Amino acid sequence: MNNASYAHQHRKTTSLNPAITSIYTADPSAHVWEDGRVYIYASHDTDPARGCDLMDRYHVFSSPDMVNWRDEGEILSSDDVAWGRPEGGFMWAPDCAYRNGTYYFYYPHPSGTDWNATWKIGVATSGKPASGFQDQGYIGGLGGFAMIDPAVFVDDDNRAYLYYGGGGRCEGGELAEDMMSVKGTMREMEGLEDFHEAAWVFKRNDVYYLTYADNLEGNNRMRYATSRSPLGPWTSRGIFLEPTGCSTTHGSVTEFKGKWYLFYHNQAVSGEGTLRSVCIDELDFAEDGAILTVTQTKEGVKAVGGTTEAIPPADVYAAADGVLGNGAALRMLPDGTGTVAGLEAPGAFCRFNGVDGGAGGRGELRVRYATAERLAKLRLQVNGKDYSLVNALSTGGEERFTGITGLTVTLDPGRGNTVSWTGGHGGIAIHSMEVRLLPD
Ligand code: FUB
Repeated sequence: MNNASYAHQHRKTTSLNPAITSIYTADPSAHVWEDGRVYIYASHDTDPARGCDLMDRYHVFSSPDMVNWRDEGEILSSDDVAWGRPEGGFMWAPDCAYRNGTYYFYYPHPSGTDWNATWKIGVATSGKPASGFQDQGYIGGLGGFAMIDPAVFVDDDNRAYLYYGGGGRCEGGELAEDMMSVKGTMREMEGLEDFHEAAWVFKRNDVYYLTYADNLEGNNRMRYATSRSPLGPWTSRGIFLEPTGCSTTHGSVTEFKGKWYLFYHNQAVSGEGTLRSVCIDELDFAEDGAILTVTQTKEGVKAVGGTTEAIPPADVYAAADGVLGNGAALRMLPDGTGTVAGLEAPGAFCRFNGVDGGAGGRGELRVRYATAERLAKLRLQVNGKDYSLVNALSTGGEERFTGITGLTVTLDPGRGNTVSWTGGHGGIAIHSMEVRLLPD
């Protein structure tokens, strides 16, 4: 183990699209909080998927510049939801709001086995934007058939509004001071043309915008409507995101450092509509406030805000530090560097024992890898917990160790952590693993 981090050598110059590829993420709700970072609260398409049934374990991602994204780790799973459906899963499109020192995480989740008839809007809270969330129960009196996709907008006067809905019906209402109940009743949002789901509200130049997914068969688009009031009535203004190639569409619009962005998802990594990936592109307005059609790019967006923050030091574990089994073997490169090969064999693994978790808490685990395949995968397990499959996109050659992938996980205090990377999902070789502890 040594301290020479390789993350420094791998700064991206644009976000690329998809912008997050290590795991499958969808339904991004983006916010800029008081620390100046932009945060994405996304749903998580766990791989392998079974429809959208197994979606679970929300991750948050944050960035100082729109290009370099940090996985902040898992913030809530269906196991944490005492009132949720017994079978778990179905943790669908969430949002987060900040008011008076507390972050409120809103998520749709069924309370019963009959999932589509029992949707509720759960609320978890924390004093921090990306960790420490505790479930507080659900918003009473809301939910029912297809009522999903909560979005919360906090206006300039600090009043907060909740929007949600699916199956063609969108409702809105003002949240009470506790942010967990509605003042009066929710009401149907009037004037939305072809509403399907995925409501999102933002404000620009005193105009309220409500964006949403429409019903185009198998290829939903994003539309929007505007109003002079946060609860409408709304005037439909048309389509601003054409089909992405994915059967669902879902996005959010946010201003960051003077520019506007659309966060959305597509299926470019997996080719499957239930294994989606978050993308970011610039969003522009016409003189009259109309949203111009967003151009979907492969490059994504450029870094904004000038300086990129320093990357804290990491511990690096070399291939030779790993315990290898079931066909995995050390292979030396011509320069004498050891790498782990043989990971294409089912069950082949590279295990790092004695991984230092410092005082315990969140640790960013990233492997440096090479693969000639378009998409290989590694299963990550930490201290016996299964984090499922982590994607590794092609580096253009089986000895080209320029890929970095991984997740942020929970580590125990001290040097007793065990991290296993298991293959069997394509030809891939590991050069080393980097562990960076994140502040609580
Ligand atoms: O991700 C599950 C569901 O698919 C969301 O709640 C919808 O908006 C659609 O994206």
